[in-house]
Formats: sequence, structure tokens, C-alpha cells
Amino acid sequence: MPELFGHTRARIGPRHALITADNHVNSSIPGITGATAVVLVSPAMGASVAQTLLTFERGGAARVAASDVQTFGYVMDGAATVSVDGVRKALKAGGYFYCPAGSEWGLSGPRKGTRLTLFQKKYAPIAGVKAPGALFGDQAKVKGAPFLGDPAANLQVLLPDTQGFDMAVNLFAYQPGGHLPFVEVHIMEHGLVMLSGEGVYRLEDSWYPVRAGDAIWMAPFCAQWFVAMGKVPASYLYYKDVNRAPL
Ligand code: UGY
Ligand code: MN
Repeated sequence: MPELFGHTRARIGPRHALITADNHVNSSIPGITGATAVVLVSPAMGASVAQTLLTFERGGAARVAASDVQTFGYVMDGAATVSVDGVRKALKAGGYFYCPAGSEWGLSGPRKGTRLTLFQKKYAPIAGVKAPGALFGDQAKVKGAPFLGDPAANLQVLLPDTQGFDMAVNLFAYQPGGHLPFVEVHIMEHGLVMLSGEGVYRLEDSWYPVRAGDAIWMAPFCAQWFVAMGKVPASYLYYKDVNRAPL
């Protein structure tokens, strides 16, 4: 719904950004057809990761050539068949895939309105450590754990925590009133999409009301904290860079 008098909750700063669903403008991306693509986080704003929301029409498709970029894709709603290096898998909401650098991926047969969030970043290899292979998963099959022992903040880690991976993608689900236990300040960067519910995100010295559909970028060392509000649980999917030395 358009905001009155040019008001928006969006804020794009040098070290963090918030983009709401009302701000979306489509891009045309090579290899993606019959879909809208909204780039929400990108190196153009100072990030090292790209976060893109794809919404497919019936008959839409993706065919993305191999490069030095790795791709993680998460199905937010709908269903489609995804292939990575020729291995095909039917994914529905909560399903996800990881396509390593050097591999190609594609999507076909989407149900109308199927939405995916992609996190994409150049892979940083380490000598002597095997790069990860392709992977498919389902959020429903990933065991969660109370974050730092707090059952009001449940964390699911979607990718294996092994040295080969230089990116992690996790799901956080908070009961109303659940919150991050402290204000985090860390070298890892985040790209994030709110999947459900609402709450307040602290980013550096600003506090933002946020809700499902909002996207957030946090630069390395951006002070961050979240509290879930409202009557239903809040959840978000987020990216972070991991397992590499600072220099
Ligand atoms: O993994 C994280 O750094 C996570 N606790 N950060 C966040 O939710 N903003
Ligand atoms: Mn964090």
C-alpha cells in the first residue's frame, strides 16, 4: 500500500539499510524469466553479498550460468523444481538449495506466486580445504536449538558448519517478547528478510519497527539487536559470512 505524503520506513545508510515491501522496484536479471526480481542488498550499497527476492509467474524459469558466485536459495512460498548441476529436486515453502561457485542452477515449473530469497556472494576458497558441493534441504527437517539457552529465540542453521563454507544461512524464530540476548557487534555482515511477525530492530543508533516482508542489511560491526512484538511469533532468514580470517 503506498505511504501517504512520501513517508517510508526505508532507510539506506552507509552501514545498514532497511527496505520495506512498499519500496520494491524490479530489476531485469540475466537468466531469470517470467518473474520479478527485486535486489534488496548488493555491493552497490557497500555490501559483499547480494540478496534478491524472486517472484515467479506460472511458466517462469531461472537458468543461471556457472561463475565464481555461489547461490543459496530459500523458497518462501509456493513450489518449484530446482536443479543444481543437473540434479533436480522439487522444493516447496521452507525448501532450500545451495549452488557452489563453478556450478549452474535452474528453476522450472513454479506455482504462480512462488517466491524465493537468494543470497549470492563470491566464494573465498582456502588452500587445502575442499569447497562445498551442491546441497538441498528442508527447513522442517532441520533441528532448531534455543539461542544461548533461551527457548523464546529458536535458531536453525541451514548449511553445514564446516570450514569449506564461507557463508551461513540461518532461521531465527522468536516468541512474542523474545529478543537477542545482547547488542551484537561482530565482523560478520548480515543480509536478512523478515518472514513473519513483527518487532523492533536496533541497527547502530536507530530503532526500527519491522514486519514480514522487510529486508535489512547490516555491515560488519553494525551494532544489532531485535525484540519480537505483537501476538504471533516473528521469524527471519539471514545470511552471514563465516569461517575466514580477517586478513
Ligand atoms: O548469527 C548472528 O549473528 C545473529 N545472532 N544475528 C542476528 O540475529 N542479528
Ligand atoms: Mn548477528
